[in-house]
Amino acid sequence: MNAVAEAIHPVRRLMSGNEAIARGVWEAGVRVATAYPGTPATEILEYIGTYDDIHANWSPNEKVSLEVAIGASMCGSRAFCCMKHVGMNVASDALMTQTLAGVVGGLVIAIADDVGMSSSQNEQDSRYWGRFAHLPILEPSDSQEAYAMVIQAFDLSEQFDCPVIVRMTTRICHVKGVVKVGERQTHTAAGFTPNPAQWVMVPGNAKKRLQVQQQRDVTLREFSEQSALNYCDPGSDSKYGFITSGPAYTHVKEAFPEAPVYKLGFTHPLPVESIRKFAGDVETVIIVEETEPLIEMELKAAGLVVVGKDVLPSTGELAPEVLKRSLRALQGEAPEPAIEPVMPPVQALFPRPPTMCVSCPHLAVFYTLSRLRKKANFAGDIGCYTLGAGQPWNALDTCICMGSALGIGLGMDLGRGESDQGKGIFSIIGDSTFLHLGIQGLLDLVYNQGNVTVMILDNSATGMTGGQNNHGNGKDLRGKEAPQVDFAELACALGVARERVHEVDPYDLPVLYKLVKQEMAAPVPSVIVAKRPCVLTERFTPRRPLMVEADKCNGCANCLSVGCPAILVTRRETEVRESGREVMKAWVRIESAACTGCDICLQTCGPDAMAPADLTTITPIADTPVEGG
Ligand SMILES: Cc1ncc(C[n+]2csc(CCOP(=O)(O)OP(=O)(O)O)c2C)c(N)n1
Repeated sequence: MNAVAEAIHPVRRLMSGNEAIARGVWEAGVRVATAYPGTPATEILEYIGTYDDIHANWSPNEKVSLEVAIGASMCGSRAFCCMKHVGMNVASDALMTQTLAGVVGGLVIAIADDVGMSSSQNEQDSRYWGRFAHLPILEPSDSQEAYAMVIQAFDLSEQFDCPVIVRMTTRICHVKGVVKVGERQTHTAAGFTPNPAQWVMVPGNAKKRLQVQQQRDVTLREFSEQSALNYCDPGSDSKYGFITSGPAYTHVKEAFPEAPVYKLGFTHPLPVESIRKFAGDVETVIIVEETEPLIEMELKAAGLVVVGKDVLPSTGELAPEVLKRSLRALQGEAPEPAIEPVMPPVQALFPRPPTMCVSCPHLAVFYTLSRLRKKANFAGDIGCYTLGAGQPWNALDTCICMGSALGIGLGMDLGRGESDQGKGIFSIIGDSTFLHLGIQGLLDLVYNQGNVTVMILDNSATGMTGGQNNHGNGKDLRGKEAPQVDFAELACALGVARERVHEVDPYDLPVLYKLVKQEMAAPVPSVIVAKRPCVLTERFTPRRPLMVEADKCNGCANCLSVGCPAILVTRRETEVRESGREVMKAWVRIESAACTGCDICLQTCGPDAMAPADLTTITPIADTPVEGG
């Protein structure tokens, strides 16, 4: 634990890393905090929202969130923003120039890397941003450090006149530990002072700031050599000496308790000379870092002989068993086989792919689109609706990054190959994702007259990350009333012809199907807003559950194409038709305790076998939604 944490009044709390960051932000006297949700960072701003004396708000995307924080810092307020790793790809345009301009009020950015990719589209190492943008990186190893480092990060930001990045990982964000907390500092903001040489980054001014930045690199490196955040833990067996940071530090300590460890907390710029001394006292230096070999490359470039990714994995977490297994190679031993989890048969889990919720409005959209599978290509995006790529719908063909559905849809239209001729092209995107970076894609689609039908799945929530409010649902971070975007009007304002813009209740399957077919045939951009609240939010009103009248079910299995997890198969048979064609038949029942009566399945039922359930016979079951993204 570092000196900053020790000095603070010791009230102990059990906190996740995200909660600890929020507490640190509050104690540091921050006045403005912003974010766009993204796992594993989402809860940081949600916790900050519980402190009334901080202006805390959701931004439509990470770039805007950073820009809001920058503006507040320019006025002298301490400001904070946070994001998941891919968020910085979006925000980086602001970051890469702000690093030249500097700060007035301390500006701290927490970036959370999803090491192990539990809920992300890729695995990135955000420590690169420190190298790229010439900024300090702090890496906590537990909740206590997350709390203490974020407070110190504000001081460093003001001391060195630059934003400071706190690099989190999923483990630090979500694991709980005891944190000694303190009181809120008071920070007043003097107000904005016009200073074009610093705030107007035209080439003439920016060139001068480049020199300031270069000088800062030097002072930051000197600071890193002296910082108490970087320290040596001598150990008792000098055969292997580990250099490590972040959660990997605790893994090293668990796997090799006797070994000397150089613990990096201020990980960029590296304290190379201090590390050189450490390296001289051990036989073999091993770098343990998640995920890319950044420390390793820099130390090798400085002439140190070290072991790193030649024996350790460069993806995923470096858990103690991974470390022990990998290091056997150093001793000339064969690697241990990977440990297979052993479960008694009674606990063995049935493989269960992720699926949409019971009554999710997206079910109706993908049921409908799946009817057109052979006649269309489906450019998709990121959200709960990405599950439309899976069974039984198979109606989403791409998922690259947030907002990409529209640009990719246009590209699919412009670049049609032989098999695409005459096909419809759909761009499928959620409300939050559309507001994040989809709007510009629609603008381009209109400007270039793409033959694409855009489906905006407006469930009035940022569903995938836990149902946060957004600019389209009329509520702010704290649940208070806020202005609300009208998606249909917005589409018209961007230039989509008014007669090509429709709003529909996706639960109304015939209307939805007719509209989708109609707009697919239109040779110009069109927009269908499928509007129904997410079933996990308070806006959703459950209706009377359904049941299947067993004597009426004829095994047609139409309802299974909806993909609702409340529909269960009771019997399967393969029927061979006169033509020789084999047809799968399935008799079903509805788990009425889970059903919320959306009636999507009822509308697909051939024999009219679904009816309101007898409420007196239903036993409630617990619902445990899974969040991610
Ligand atoms: C740049 C970036 N920021 C954040 C995320 C995390 N994330 C994934 S999907 C999503 C939003 C999903 O909401 P919406 O588009 O409304 O669809 P829903 O899940 O409600 O169906 C978010 C915030 C991400 N993957 N990439």
